[in-house]
Amino acid sequence: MGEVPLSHPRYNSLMGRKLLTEAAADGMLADSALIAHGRGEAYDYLLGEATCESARTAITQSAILMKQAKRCVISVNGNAVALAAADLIRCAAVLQCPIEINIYYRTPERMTALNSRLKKVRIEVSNEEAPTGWKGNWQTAVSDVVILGMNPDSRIPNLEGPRANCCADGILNADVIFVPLEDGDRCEALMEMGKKMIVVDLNPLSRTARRATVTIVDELMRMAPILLFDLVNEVSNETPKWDNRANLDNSLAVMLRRLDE
Ligand code: PTJ
Repeated sequence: MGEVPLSHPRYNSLMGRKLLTEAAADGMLADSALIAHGRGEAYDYLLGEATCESARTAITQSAILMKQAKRCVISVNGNAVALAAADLIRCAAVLQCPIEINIYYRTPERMTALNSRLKKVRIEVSNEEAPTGWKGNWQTAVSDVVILGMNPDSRIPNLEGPRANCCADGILNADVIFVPLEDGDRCEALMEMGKKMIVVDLNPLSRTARRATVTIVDELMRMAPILLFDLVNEVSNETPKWDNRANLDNSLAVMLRRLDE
């Protein structure tokens, strides 16, 4: 795919495809990653390729929970690294929480490729200006972000296969987990452990979306900078009441309205 002009009406969507095809060539993705993305694109088309009001509220709720967490972790898979590595590292730097690579289709080659990519992006982000409003030494904050996952020392109970492998310093002992594009079984197993699960899923009907504590029905690349903004600027000390099902219904209603147009 050639250069995508900024003026293109579907710039973001085309950029997403470009990033994913490049990541696939670099050995970072699962074979089914592009299928999963295509499913997301279909839902995003119905959303009008914009962050809807219910997603915006869910992002703020997520930022509050992540800031209040005793131990937050950002869990990433292949698609998340391909699409939003830099913003997720920025979020981790603001929170001073680890990022854990936790993939469904685990192979040593993919783990190595994802780990190297995150380390490269961490260096790039550490050399940038700090996000507006953030105070402190940005270079140190970013360099301090720990990337976990290469050497799992624990397992998620009641979950079979390599996807249950995780780290005690990350997912196993976290109280709040932010996880884009999560698998339904793992989301359920982690919920059963009493963790607060914040998921990003364009499909408001998926098992993950229905089970999570907070579901952000939005495109990952689009929502990540908004989450970063809220992590830097949101100062609420209280946790507002949250009805995830009602919020999901509102996102679904936006999609259904588009079908009626
Ligand atoms: O890297 P791995 O091995 O962990 O594998 C990752 C994939 C994504 C292949 C794996 O988790 C998978 O098969 O996912 P699913 O079950 O197809 O679920 C993907 C969900 O994410 C679907 O409900 C999509 O609608 C949604 N989705 C896809 N792309 C995006 C998205 N949601 C938000 N932003 C996206 N860019």
